Amino acid sequence: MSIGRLLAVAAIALAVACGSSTGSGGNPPPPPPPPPPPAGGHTTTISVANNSFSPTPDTIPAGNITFHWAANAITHNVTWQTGPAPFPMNSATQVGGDPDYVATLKVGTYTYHCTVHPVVMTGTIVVQ
Ligand SMILES: [Cu+2]
Repeated sequence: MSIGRLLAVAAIALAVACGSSTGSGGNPPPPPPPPPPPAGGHTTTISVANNSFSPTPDTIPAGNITFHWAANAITHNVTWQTGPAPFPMNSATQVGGDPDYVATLKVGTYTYHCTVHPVVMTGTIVVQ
């Protein structure tokens, strides 16, 4: 390689190095703050009563969520709509006094509803 070519390569390397060091020269910007937790509840037992699920949205760690039917005669169920596949098995359609329904959830966001009252009874669970 000739001296002239070596100098040209060195000049390019210097230009690249200088180009990457321009700027304010101060400290790097601080990392962004963590996102706030989702609004809603934080419980592993959801009440099924009065044509609603409560709380919703709910935020839980990965694991089990329990649905508890309040004591009344209106039938409701828990039917999964979206979330990490495969979905848990849906609950039975049942009334207050029937057994609790427990589902095991993975990290992700699930949506569900009651097929008896699909418009008003909807819920979201965020699993972290
Ligand atoms: Cu219902």
